[in-house]
Amino acid sequence: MTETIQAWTRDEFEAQLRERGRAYHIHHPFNLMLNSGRATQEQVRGWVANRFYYQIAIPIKDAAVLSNCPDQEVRRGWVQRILDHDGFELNGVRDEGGIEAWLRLATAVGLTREEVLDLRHVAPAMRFAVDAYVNFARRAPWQEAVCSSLTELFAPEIHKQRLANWPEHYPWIEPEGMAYFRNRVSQARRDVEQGLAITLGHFTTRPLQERALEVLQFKLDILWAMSDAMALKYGVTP
Ligand code: AHQ
Repeated sequence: MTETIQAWTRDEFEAQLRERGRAYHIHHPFNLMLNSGRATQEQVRGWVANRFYYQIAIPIKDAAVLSNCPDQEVRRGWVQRILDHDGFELNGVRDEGGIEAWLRLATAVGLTREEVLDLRHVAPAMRFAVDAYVNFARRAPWQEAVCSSLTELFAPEIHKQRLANWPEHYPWIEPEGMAYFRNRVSQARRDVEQGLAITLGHFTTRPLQERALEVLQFKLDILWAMSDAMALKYGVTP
């Protein structure tokens, strides 16, 4: 008779999830170069133009999660993510959203809106990594798609790093371009509150918890592959 392995407690499981931060793309050589001031203007511009493809995919991914989710309470929280990126105009309150903020980052680094919007700079491997994320969210159980967004456990750190280092390293970037990263620090924290609660509450047996770690690793690999694509196309100085 196979003995059933004991599930981790909520705290142990959360610690296991956070432990996977070792593989977060903050540690990727391309990101280390970006955040240490060693990137050229071409590498910064290439990264901004390519990451735009990820930014416009996020609301599509989140809409896929919503379309698979029968829980109204969860949808009420999750729909905020689409508004964060697409912007909104509700009862006289207007917010341009993160995609527009990313376009301002693009012009702040010397790109035109047109060359970012038409995706001419997007590397095939960047496209495929991002598409893998959207297709996963369409096909996977919605709780797994929620779990895959938990790479944002580690996101506030990477946004704060850019806010702290880029103005000093890249004085040629117009300061207002940094607004996207400023907004994401609090938005990522709010996202994680909901995503972590759902994940800790749903994946409650050891096999389910192991699956959640596999899903998180899949998304960490997507972010890592996106940086690989940048290093390949624009080079990386260690
Ligand atoms: O700008 C980012 C963003 O809007 C999101 C949404 C979230 C998700 O649903 O998977 N993840 C995410 C991330 C954003 N920026 C990345 C970065 O390095 O700038 C980090 C990324 C993430 O950690 O998944």
